Formats: sequence, structure tokens, C-alpha cells
Amino acid sequence: MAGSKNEGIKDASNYLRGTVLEGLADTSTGAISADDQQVTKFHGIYQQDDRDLRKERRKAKQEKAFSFMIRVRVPGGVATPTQWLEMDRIAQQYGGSALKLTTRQAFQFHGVIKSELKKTIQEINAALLDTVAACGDVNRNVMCNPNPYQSKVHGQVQDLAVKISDHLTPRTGAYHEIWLTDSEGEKVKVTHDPPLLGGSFDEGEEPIYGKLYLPRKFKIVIAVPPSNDVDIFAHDLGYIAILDGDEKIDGYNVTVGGGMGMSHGKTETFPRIADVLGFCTPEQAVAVSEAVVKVQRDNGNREVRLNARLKYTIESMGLDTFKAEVEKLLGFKLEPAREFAFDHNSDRYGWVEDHRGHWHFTLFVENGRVYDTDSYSLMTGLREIAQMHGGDFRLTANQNLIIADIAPEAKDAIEKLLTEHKMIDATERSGLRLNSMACVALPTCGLALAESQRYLPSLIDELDEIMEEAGLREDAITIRMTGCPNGCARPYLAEIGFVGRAPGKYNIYLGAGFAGDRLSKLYMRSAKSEDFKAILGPVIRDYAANRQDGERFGDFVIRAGYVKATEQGRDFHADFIDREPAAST
Ligand code: SRM
Ligand code: SF4
Repeated sequence: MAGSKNEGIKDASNYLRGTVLEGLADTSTGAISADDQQVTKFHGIYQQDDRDLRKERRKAKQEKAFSFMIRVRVPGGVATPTQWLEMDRIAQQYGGSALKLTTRQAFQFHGVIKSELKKTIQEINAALLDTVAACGDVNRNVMCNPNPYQSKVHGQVQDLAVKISDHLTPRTGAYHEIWLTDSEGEKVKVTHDPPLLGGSFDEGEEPIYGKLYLPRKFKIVIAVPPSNDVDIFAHDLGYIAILDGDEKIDGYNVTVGGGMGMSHGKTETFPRIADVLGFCTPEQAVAVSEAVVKVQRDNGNREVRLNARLKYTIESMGLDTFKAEVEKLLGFKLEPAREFAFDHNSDRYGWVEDHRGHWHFTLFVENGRVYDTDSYSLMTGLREIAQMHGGDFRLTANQNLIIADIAPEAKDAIEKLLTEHKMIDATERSGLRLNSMACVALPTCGLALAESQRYLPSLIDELDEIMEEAGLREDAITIRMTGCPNGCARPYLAEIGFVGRAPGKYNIYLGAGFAGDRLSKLYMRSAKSEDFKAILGPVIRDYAANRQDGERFGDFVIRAGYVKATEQGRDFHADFIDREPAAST
């Protein structure tokens, strides 16, 4: 058939079955076939290998140290204490005693070996969570603003996230057949039988997606202004809640065509800020998601995978034509978009009391990594909180965690645990660190060109010396790093962004909007990590000395002429001024 290799794999997979079951039964290797690696992504599972071990394994003539990453879908990022405890236990048992909170409000386990993969998935399902459609060319985890204290409408937004997620979940029975069966093919008893997954084993049809699913991944978020903590403009489809007073949602502005991923040296790829398409009522929101997905299904580029995301479909169709196609499927016109304003895209830390007198604690989790070290028992502390917590946990889109809905009488006990395990201290980190994010990168990510989450913390130590000297310790500046240009920590929406090009070398981007509403611009290409202090020191000092009242770092670097503003993604690569890095000090 015509189309990219992945289209052929989807076509031949019989609605995402492939030969995964046979591959799992093959004990001669820790891997599965290349085609099945594409199929298992739709089930939330990625084959990886430990890249730190590649050299020695090659020398010893052993196959790579294969293992699997499992992504658990958590619509809206809400997990119960029981689910938290199960995620913790599964991480201890199968996932190297570490849990990852992702930039899309999901859990990830790394290092799960093939022989334990099926058991792990079954135990995740037994915890009333699942991994279906956490990855792959389908709609993924639906995100929403996680802050329950922000207004009385949070519950409505969370409900919509779950509704859209359920509506767009693939219906194939493949997930059941492969993961929720025993070696005889008999269905195993798990308490969570994802309700919308066809349920019947021979159901093959996909009413929304069809046989080839979408041309590429698809991401949906819901934001409640003024907080843009879900980075709405980075996603294929978004809903901006428009409130009627502080108790009711009047409807949503619909955004389309955001995305971060690009490839170095390929200017036909670029990050893009989503456009506002119009306004819909709460009752219309699910239908809008289906219509947008279908227009992308039928018009997305299936030949060239690099240009298959919705952002490129909109660039090639034009926004007006795209909108007309969506409205044709809907059978009604979207209303004109309403006024809205965002003021930040990162999280707000510490204690907040809500309108019912309940408490919520937003905890800084550096790069979303939950694990214990000799000096910081984060994982143990959160386990002890989960054992006595009567509210819930909320994963944020900035890889942090809200211990939410704490009754007034339980607050002291939770605060005691937060203090004992030094989690309270974590919220007192510098402004730069609290607004930082790094993607996974090495050693598990097969696409990483440079370090990210293992490097950013020490870079922030260095930059904080400059910030402190300049009197900026408490100042919030968003800083994000990724190990490659795919943009998993949304670096092009950070005021300072580092994007890996090679070991120890990064592109530096400056000038994104603090509210996540403007893309950054390349400031220096392939800068060496040992030069970062010398490169950024003068800019930070200039900002401290010459900023205007309330001026954000991202706005200052544009006004001061360090970079030109990027109006929209197609201009992302324009106006780059090639500079030599300042000499190292
Ligand atoms: Fe991502 C691929 C990790 C959020 C854009 N991403 C990957 C893979 C699976 C690598 C691969 O394909 O082999 C990474 C696995 C690394 C590992 O070892 O865990 C990976 N992405 C992540 C996570 C875990 C980063 C993190 O540190 O939190 C995030 C998981 C989110 C989730 O729960 O679903 C993650 N990825 C994102 C985001 C941010 C977002 O969506 O808000 C983006 C940019 C937004 C976007 O989609 O445009 C993102 N990831 C990509 C891309 C580029 C897509 C593109 O359009 O070009 C790839 C590569 C690809 O798809 O081919 C990718
Ligand atoms: Fe891997 Fe690149 Fe994503 Fe980082 S940005 S996790 S290196 S794909």
C-alpha cells in the first residue's frame, strides 16, 4: 500500500495485534520484532535498551540490554492513593524502584523486562488504570488543568477530560487479547476491564479511526485561565474554559494545530503554536474532538511521517478550509472565540486552601523523577502519605505532583510527613529550578542526542550562582531541556531552552512567553555545555540591571535585541543571528 512504512505496519497489524503474542513467547531474545515495536506503542509500550551499557554488551558480544518503557494513561492526571501505592509497588517490583511523572500527566515505568511485561500490564489494570493508547497514532492521555483549588469548575473540566478520553479510545480488542489473557488465551481476572475497548475479542472495527488509525500521534488538553499549566498551545487540540462567574463553564475556545517536534537541519519541520478556531458549548465539546480527529485522519500526510502532525495539515490546508471541514462534520458552526488571558505556564507550589476549606499541596518533583536517594527519601515519603491520605493525587503537566483534597483535620499529619522527608524544602528551591523541566533522554530514550534529566539539575546549580549574584534567586524564569529536538519537555515554550545536538552540545533558545503563548528563537547553535555560564551570564546580568517593572525574561531578551520574536512556527527558523560563544570563564 502507499504511504510511509508505519502505514503498512498498521495496515498489516489486524487492528493492532501484529505478532506481539508470538514475540512475547520467544524466550531467545529480550526484544520483539521491529514491526511489533511500532504496534506495542499503541498499547503504551516502547522497547528500549540501556544505552549506558551498549558498549560493554557489544564487546562481550551480548545483545543490547533490552527492556520496556510502559506509559500509564491517567486522564486529567488524577490518581487515588490506592493507585499511587500500586504504581509505587509496581515500580519497586518491575521498574528499577523509580517512577516517572511525565510532562503529560502520566506515569511511566522504565526497565521492565520482556518476561515480566504481561504481568506488569495486568497489575496496572488491576489498579484500575491502563496503558492503551498512551502512545501510538491515536489520541493520547487527555490532560487538564490539575489545580482543584483554582475555582469550583475544576470538576467539570476533569469530567470533560475523561469523556473525551473515553470517546476517542480505540475499540480494538487487541489490548485484551494480548495483555489481559493467560498463556492459554483465556481472559485473566483483572478488576479493571477498560470499558470501552470493544470488550469482545473479535471486534475489529474502529468507528472513529478506521483501519489505519491516525497519520500520527494526537494530543488533547483543557486549560482553565489564567493558568496555562497544561501548555495548551503545544497540543493538537485544546479547550480553553470560558467561565460564567466562578461556578459554571459557559463553554470552551477550541485551539488546533500546536506541536513541538522538529528535526535539526530540516526547516520544513518546526514547532507551532495552536490557533484559536472558535467557541463551543460544553455539550458540543466531545463532538468537536471527534470532528477534528476525523479531519486529521482524512487529510494528514500519510506519506511523509515527519510532516504528518495536525500542525502541518493546518499549514497546508489553511485554517479556514480546515475549520470549514470540521464544521461540515459537526453540522453546525463554531461561535466566535471569547476573550481569555493566561499569565503563566508553570506550576504554583506549596499550600493552597480551597473554597470548602480543604487543602492542596503542590510538590516540586525535579524532572518528574520519584525515587529515593540517601539524602532525599521522596518515594518513601509519598508512599507514607498515600497510606494515610483520604484525598487524591494529581499529576501536573510540569512533571510535579499535587497532594490534593486534604481535609483540615488531616493537614497536620501530612505536613509532618512532608517535613520529615524534606519535601517541604523542595518547594523552597530557586525560582529557576522551580520553573525547570527536562525530558528523560539518556540512558533509556533511543532518540536522545545528549543528556537531559541527568544534566539539567547540575546546570541549574551553576546558573543559580549567577542568578544569586544578580539578585534574581526568587525570580521565576522558565528553563527547559531536551536531549533532542522532539521537544518532550516543550523547550520552545521556555524562556531559556536547551535542545541536545550531540553529547555535551546544545542549541540554546531564548524568548518564549512566560504564559506559554509565544515560541522562542534560536540564540546559539551547538553551544558546548562548559560554555553555558559564559554565554548566559551576561544576558542574565543585563536582565537584572535593565529590565522594566514586571518585565519577564522572555520579553526582555526580545526588547534588548538578543533574539527576534517568533510570531508563528513557520518563522521559527528565520532571523537567526549566528554568534560565536563567549569565551569560557
Ligand atoms: Fe515525547 C518520542 C518521552 C512528552 C514529542 N517521547 C518520545 C519517546 C517515546 C522516544 C521514542 O519515540 O522512542 C520518549 C521516551 C523516553 C523515555 O525513555 O521515557 C518520549 N515524551 C516523553 C516524556 C516521558 C518526557 C518526559 O520527560 O516527561 C513525555 C511523555 C508524555 C506522556 O505522558 O504522554 C513526552 N513528547 C512529549 C511532548 C510534550 C507534550 O506533549 O506536552 C512532546 C512535544 C509536543 C508534541 O507532541 O509536539 C513530545 N516525543 C515527542 C516526539 C516528536 C513528535 C513530533 O511531532 O515530531 C517524539 C518522536 C516521535 O514521535 O517520533 C517523542
Ligand atoms: Fe527522548 Fe528527545 Fe523526547 Fe528527550 S526530547 S525524551 S531525548 S525523544
